[in-house]
Amino acid sequence: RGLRYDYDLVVIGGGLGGLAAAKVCLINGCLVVGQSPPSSPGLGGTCINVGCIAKKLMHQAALLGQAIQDSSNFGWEFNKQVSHNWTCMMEAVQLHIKAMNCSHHKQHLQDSRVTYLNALGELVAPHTVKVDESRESLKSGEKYTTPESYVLCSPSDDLFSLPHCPGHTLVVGASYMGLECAGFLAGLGLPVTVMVRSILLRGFDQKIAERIEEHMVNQRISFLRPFVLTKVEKIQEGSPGKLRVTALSSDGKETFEGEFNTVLLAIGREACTRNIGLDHVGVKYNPRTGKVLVDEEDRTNVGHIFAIGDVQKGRLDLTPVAVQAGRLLARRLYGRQRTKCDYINVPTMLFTSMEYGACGVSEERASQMYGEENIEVYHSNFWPLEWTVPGRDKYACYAKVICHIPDSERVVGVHVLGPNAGEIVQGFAVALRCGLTKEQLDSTIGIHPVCAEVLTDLTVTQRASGATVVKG
Ligand code: NA7
Repeated sequence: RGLRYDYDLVVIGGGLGGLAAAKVCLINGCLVVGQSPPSSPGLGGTCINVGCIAKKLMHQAALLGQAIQDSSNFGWEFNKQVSHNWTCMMEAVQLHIKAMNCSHHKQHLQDSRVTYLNALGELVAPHTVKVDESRESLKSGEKYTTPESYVLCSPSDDLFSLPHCPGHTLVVGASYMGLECAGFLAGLGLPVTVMVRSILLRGFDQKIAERIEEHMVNQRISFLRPFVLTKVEKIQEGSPGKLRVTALSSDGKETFEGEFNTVLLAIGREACTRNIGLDHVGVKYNPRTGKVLVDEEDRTNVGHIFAIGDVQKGRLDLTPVAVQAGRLLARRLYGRQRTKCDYINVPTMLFTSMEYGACGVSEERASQMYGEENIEVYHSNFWPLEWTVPGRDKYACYAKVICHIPDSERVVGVHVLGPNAGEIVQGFAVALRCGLTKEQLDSTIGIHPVCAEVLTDLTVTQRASGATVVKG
């Protein structure tokens, strides 16, 4: 304050969080240093380019395959052999992604007073950012971790622009990115194996994770668990070619050898913060993961430097969270508002072949926070009406609501496994933020006959029966 700078705010990173902050700051004139190499239009970060958008579209391709199978039960007749063309799908997805980049570029930057530089930004002094437009491959934001011994493997980021069908695929990593990729590849008819180092979906409700695994196994996805990759060798050139994979069980007693066309790494991302000069200005970050330490106002230990989005340590790596955090940060800095980003009750969903939507806490977390005796878990299987005619997966869809008994059975977690789970949970997230109780949920009239209706009619508790009934 009181000093003159070229810009009021400099945003390093052109992900959706950075763009959101920049957009709110328009009147102050700020600079966004984009994260992508000048040769590629990478604005929009992981979400648009190699995350949410791409994977939802590929998941949709798999759902359409399923719909084609179901359609004969509804009277559709077709003579033509049905097959899937990977390249056609990939090109359509990439076309959409490029169009989105363009519109973001136009909307947020070109048509505004934000100066956009597609370059590497580096903090060189407390209030000085050096901009280097020649260093092509360096990024801010996050990137996929690729250990050196895995050079023949492809990071899951690459799958969305892979020019040829990946064929028989080994997915390494069992968090949401790995399981989502495995799900849509299997849905497109490809043989898929998932290599799991420890558990599935760390941090998510583990009973739900088990159900997701069960559904994937029924979809003929194989699981190698617990195994870690030890060697990958090329045994045949070509696109996709062939790889021989060796893996070792975690206890060191079993060896696995198998051949795959593609080995896809979905083993997590590291924050690309090592090259942006944090050390020059004394910002504290975790040297192993690159994640930056922040307080509840997203401020680092250096008063005028903030971090939002996936580079924050210990926060949710979710696009809408980054967008909200960026928007609110800019309003706090320039709009005289005080609202902080609320990291509680954030709804999210997984585009696994059986979609999963959740808001609030997992059962494990609820037990930890309130004590097992103080929580009640209401649950039920349900059978979507549209799945009854083709006789699809009677016991796969599931809903559960976790309540805190001493607090008037306030709902602290909603979990849905089923079609359009994210669409269902979005509305319940509003109710959770407003302090929804089980009584209020029960007095809500359901919409008949839709899947979400099940949440208004949950009577069986896990404590009382353990078993679930199937509604639908
Ligand atoms: P996550 O959520 O960090 O998960 C990483 C997964 O990979 C997890 O299952 C790990 O198992 C596993 N992992 C990590 N290292 C290895 C090695 N060396 N070998 C085998 N398995 C391993 O990342 P995602 O890939 O799901 O991506 C999430 C991002 O996508 C998110 O940040 C958004 O930006 C979009 P563990 O449980 O640790 O045993």
